[in-house]
Amino acid sequence: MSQADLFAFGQALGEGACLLRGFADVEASALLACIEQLLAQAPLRHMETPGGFRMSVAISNCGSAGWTTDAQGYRYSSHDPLSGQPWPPMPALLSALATKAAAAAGYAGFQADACLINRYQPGARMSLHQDRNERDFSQPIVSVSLGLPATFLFGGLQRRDRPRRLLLCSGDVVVWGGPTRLAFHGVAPLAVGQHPLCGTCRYNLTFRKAL
Ligand code: MD3
Ligand code: FE
Repeated sequence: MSQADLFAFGQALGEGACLLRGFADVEASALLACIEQLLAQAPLRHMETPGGFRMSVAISNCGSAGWTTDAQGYRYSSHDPLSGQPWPPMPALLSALATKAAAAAGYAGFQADACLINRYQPGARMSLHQDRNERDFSQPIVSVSLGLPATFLFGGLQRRDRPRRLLLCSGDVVVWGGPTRLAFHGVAPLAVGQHPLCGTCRYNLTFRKAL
């Protein structure tokens, strides 16, 4: 990416964030095959929030730490609460992609230990929140979008800051670091559509260093 592009994206997303349009396009079908294999071991499920709501997004995890939520709260756990088994290991294809994207955005040496798999079907959404269950906020987050496009809501450091809207398409990778690491963000309800690779849904992979 050129300096001018980096500046434009920096302007659009905030200092420390970097939008890499189409960064995962080449690997998209291999990533999807990887996801399907992981979901055969740790199936998608709708978890419950601490407030007692069922998440409209269905989730699973791979890696040594998996993000979970239930009536007790949000946390990372080494085991899948559904099966009692450890989350499946993170495939090299996934961890390498996260490291490569982080490096392209200026964060050399990023090693994710957690990969959250989010699946959106039409109508599924994620309300504005911060990602703050990780230990070290100086570590960036890498997100990979596959399948149907989604309107991403990118807010500020205060919940009341009016979010900007950004369309995330299949193959887009975003690296969130620096001051944007704790920005409020969410996803608008997914629109109905048909995608050649993923059919009627959107997958998002969120790579974090949780521990
Ligand atoms: C901005 N997922 O799983 S990914 C999440 O598309 C989550 O499924 C969304 O928010 C999704 O927590 C958004 C993009 C993303 C992820 C983490 C961020 C944006 C972020 C952390 C800080 C700021
Ligand atoms: Fe988030």
